[in-house]
Amino acid sequence: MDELRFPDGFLWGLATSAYQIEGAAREDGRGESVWDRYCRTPGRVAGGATGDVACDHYHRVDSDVGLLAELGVGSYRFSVSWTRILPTGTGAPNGRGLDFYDRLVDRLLERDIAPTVTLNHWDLPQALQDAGGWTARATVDRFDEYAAAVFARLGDRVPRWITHNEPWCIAVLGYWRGVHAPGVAGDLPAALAAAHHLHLSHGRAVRTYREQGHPGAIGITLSLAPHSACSGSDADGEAVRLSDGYFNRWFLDPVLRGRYPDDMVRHFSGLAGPLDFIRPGDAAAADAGIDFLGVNYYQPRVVRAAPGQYLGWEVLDEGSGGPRTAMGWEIAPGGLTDLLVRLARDHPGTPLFVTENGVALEDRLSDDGAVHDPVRVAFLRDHFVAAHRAIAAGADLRGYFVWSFMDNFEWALGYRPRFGVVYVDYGTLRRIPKDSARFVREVFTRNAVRPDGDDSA
Ligand code: IFM
Repeated sequence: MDELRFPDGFLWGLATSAYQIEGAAREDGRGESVWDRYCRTPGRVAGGATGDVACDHYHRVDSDVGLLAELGVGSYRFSVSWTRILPTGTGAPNGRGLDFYDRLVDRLLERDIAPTVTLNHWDLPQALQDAGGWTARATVDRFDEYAAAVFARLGDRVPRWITHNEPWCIAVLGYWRGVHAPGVAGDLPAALAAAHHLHLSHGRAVRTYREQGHPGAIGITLSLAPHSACSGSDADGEAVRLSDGYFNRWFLDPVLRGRYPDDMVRHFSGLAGPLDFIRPGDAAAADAGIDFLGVNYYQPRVVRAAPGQYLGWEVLDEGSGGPRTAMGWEIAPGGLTDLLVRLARDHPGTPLFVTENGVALEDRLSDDGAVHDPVRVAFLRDHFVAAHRAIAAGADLRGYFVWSFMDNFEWALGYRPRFGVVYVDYGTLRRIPKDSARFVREVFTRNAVRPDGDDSA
């Protein structure tokens, strides 16, 4: 079959985040983040792993940027470590922290790689968590101070900014389920309050960015998933509406429509009582108008009604029965087409970027010194084709970032799941491009993919 070409100017990239790759956890004035603390709490992270060294990117910026250039990326998505800039969450910014990102941005630009910078990829200063973290309204002000300092230093050279990465994960996994930092096994109101303050702080930071007068674009990245019912029953259809409201619309609507979805306000109030952390004018404040929406897609959610359960529905472990990644996530490229087309329909006029998509595998270094990852090559090819289908169906998709540039610290699961197109030998920290790295270089440089696989490495 003929190759599928992407629109001219389509932005191809690779993505990482600070805590997952940087290491150098106690250098140049960096302060403690919630993930530093969480990793030190016994039993929280597989194998007692931490991000203290991670991939040692902090000391390898030049060679890592060289590798990105070899892979033909148009943009590199990375995050700024909040506690390198504001070690205790407030006060004067730490110049040495800003210097690090200043240099990274310059190195990227020297190689014609456009930086895409995320401000909050989960590493809240522990000092702010001690004052309530995202459940405290004052954290909105602290985030705005942090954002202002980073914009002021890098705003002249960074063309694309992302305020928060995956607020659902921060709020729900961090403040309710307790399986991510800060590890609060709280309740639904705590998660909803955290989500609300994330939304408010997003709106504030977008306004601050524009007030500073920078030329670039700013948006937010959400973890989103297409939903379907496990049966045609009315009850399961209702479960889809509610689960979609909880996972997708509760995060989309405030930043894109300036309001929370009425049906979910009713549902959550029925479960949790009045949502009195939402003050008059707040919802509109969260919607400062974004220049683009970042979409992180990994798998779809198949749900059924579960009247006995707190939320009233449940997500099926077996999904729709498709193949699985090493983390047990379903491989379903068609879900990406469905999701992008739905976003284009529900939020017309909002440019979209896939800011993360990728696959965890148990990759191994072979005797020939290479890492052969045909499953990742097929996964990425199928998802690129799915994105192309969405564009053909009218979605205004402007770019695609693969998660991840290199293997890294996969949060509570430690270092075992490997998401990178570049293998990291954690003994030596040597980087070894996998077969998938050669595959993405081909796609990135040709701006096209062959659905039949002729472009595999
Ligand atoms: O590694 C994470 C990333 O930090 C956020 N999105 C999902 C990825 C895979 O779990």
